[in-house]
Amino acid sequence: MSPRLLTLGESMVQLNATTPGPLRYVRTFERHAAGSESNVAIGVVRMGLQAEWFSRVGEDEFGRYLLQTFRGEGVEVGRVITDGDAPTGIYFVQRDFPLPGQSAIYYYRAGSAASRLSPEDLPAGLVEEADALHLTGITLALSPGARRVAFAAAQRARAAGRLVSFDTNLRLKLWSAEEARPHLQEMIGLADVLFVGERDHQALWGGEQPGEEAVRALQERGPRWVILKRGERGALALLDGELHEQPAFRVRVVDKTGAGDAFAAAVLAGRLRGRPPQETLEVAAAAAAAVCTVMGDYEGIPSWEQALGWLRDGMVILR
Ligand code: KDG
Repeated sequence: MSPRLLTLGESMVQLNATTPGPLRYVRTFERHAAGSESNVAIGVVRMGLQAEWFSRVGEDEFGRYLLQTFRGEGVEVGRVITDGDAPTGIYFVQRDFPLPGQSAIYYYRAGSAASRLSPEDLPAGLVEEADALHLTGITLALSPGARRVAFAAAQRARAAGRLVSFDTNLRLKLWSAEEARPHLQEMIGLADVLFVGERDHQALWGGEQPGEEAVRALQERGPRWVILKRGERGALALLDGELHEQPAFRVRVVDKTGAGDAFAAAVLAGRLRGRPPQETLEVAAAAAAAVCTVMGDYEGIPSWEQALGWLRDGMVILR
């Protein structure tokens, strides 16, 4: 049986503008299923793992759409709670404005079903039945209850000897860096695998271009694997004390949302399948690049074999 990953967090319906410019002039939107943790779940399934996503959704059409989409992608959703008193969250993506290539996200998620998560929601055995747990800082920002669920899950995973993975995913529209810092730092102390975006690092701990010193400092907080995601400059990874630099691949960018999740999915799939670190990081960079070429968060994620094929055929590396 292939290894199994549990992810936990809020997913939403994404309404992605089909034309550039301020949202008030946009008439048509593409609908996508989105959410950092469910993106990772879909990604690892494509890369040969089993995955379960746990959350709450509203008892509404958007909640049904999310469940049906994730189920269709092979992610287990059987233990997701349907909440009759709160809606499924949604968000809009404004594209290419004010700068080409730049997107802005507008959430309509306050009071959503997922924000009402609480530790009593966690089913017995949910965490323990998985080989690994993946969480993000978004869940810590949603509400005190959601934050308690995330910490309870991480503590249960550690107690059961499971791998804990954490992506800081700082969302400044949900909370400030000052509010976030102590909670993210506490979670970093519980994680075995840590993903930090360069901009998160700058907002949380300063430094223009965090590098080797930054990843070593993060490793001292506990995680044996620390991956600093630097966008077009690739990734810097400290894996069991060994430093790796992974360049990014050059692609025509349509929509960057979800690229970091594809990267995380590949790293977790590689780690849980026991693939060599170098191959894992290359596949992760290829997956992140592929997600940028299409609208939506996860649609472009390749299978492991597909990504290896692209690498053999020579994707162009940004230096
Ligand atoms: O990583 C992509 C996510 O940011 C996007 O799907 C929206 O989950 C989301 C969030 O909470 O920002």
